[in-house]
Amino acid sequence: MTMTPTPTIPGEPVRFVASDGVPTAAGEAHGIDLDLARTLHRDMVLARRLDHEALALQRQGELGLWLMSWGQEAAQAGSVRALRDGDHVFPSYREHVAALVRGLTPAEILAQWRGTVHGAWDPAEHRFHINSLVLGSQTLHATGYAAGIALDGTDEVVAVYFGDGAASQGDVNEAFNWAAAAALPVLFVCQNNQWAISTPTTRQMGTPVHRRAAGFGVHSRLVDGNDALAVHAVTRAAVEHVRSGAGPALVEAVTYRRAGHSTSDDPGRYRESGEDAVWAQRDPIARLRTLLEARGTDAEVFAALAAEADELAVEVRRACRALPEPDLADLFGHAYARPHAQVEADRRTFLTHRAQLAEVGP
Ligand SMILES: Cc1ncc(C[n+]2csc(CCOP(=O)(O)OP(=O)(O)O)c2C)c(N)n1
Repeated sequence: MTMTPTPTIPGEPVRFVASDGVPTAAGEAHGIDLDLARTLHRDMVLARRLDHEALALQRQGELGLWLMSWGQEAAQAGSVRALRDGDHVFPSYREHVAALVRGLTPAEILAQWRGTVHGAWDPAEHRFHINSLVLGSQTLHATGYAAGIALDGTDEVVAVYFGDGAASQGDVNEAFNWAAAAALPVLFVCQNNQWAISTPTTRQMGTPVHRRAAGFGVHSRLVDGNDALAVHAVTRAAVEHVRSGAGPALVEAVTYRRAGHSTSDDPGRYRESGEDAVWAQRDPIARLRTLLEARGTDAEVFAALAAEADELAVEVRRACRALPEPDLADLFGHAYARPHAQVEADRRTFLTHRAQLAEVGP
């Protein structure tokens, strides 16, 4: 049996550019920033190419797993571009678009999914923390981190990404509560992509996420998550609210996960066949391209971007295959913060066996 989610979100999301690429009255009133539109369009085109290449690499056996972000590019690029470089990002596991915009390399983004490392980048360098696969746990990590920042007295903001399904977790609700109670500098970004694997939003919430967050005292907004310019504007206003010391804010971006949940999932088992066609018409990249073309961006700009995406694709494949194989002995290195006698004994046993096997030969 398949179930199609019907829109359950009361209140109109903020929208600046309609699905057909034409600015809305709200967009015209706010003003359409063409430089920003070009930047976000480029972000999204490159990120989608990374996504498609990574999916292909998984199918070729080069990655163990990949979680596709196809369709969610505006929700991520628009929101992450509204932050300052000095702000912090706590991702879930699907934020490859945000990661790429933040300057992480394809190798850093892919390594965990190739299984060569547990965490491939330095969170301090990019202010982009490691992926969290335990649903919603990152919202508490971010809230705790923000508590530390509040003690330091800086004006940095901690942004944390999570999904509609994760919002059903106790962790997320605890994070809302503590962030609001202590007026912590947290920006919650909920990508409501309509599905939590095979569970549609209609089956797991009586009240939408932004309303629940508001009930905890979190300043909350709803935005069309496939409209990069609206996401950027709404997030920027939310970030200003947080940075001013007024407490946490939440942006619920209504979007759609166009691919499967992961490379281990077959959405054809639970979705209506026509569903993607509906969301294809709301595609975030096509929408901005239509707008840019209508406002006079030359065809050469798009051709140059296509060439840049081709170069990125080559780099993604090269970087993936060049990732160094991990040393199995590393397994013993990440269990405890301080050396542990039993783990050290296990490591020695492993090294002894490995040396013996090497002497025997293949
Ligand atoms: C605590 C916990 N429970 C269950 C899971 C299994 N699980 C992984 S992804 C997922 C659905 C998450 O949906 P959502 O939060 O909407 O994010 P999306 O994957 O759609 O981006 C579930 C149930 C998990 N990883 N962690």
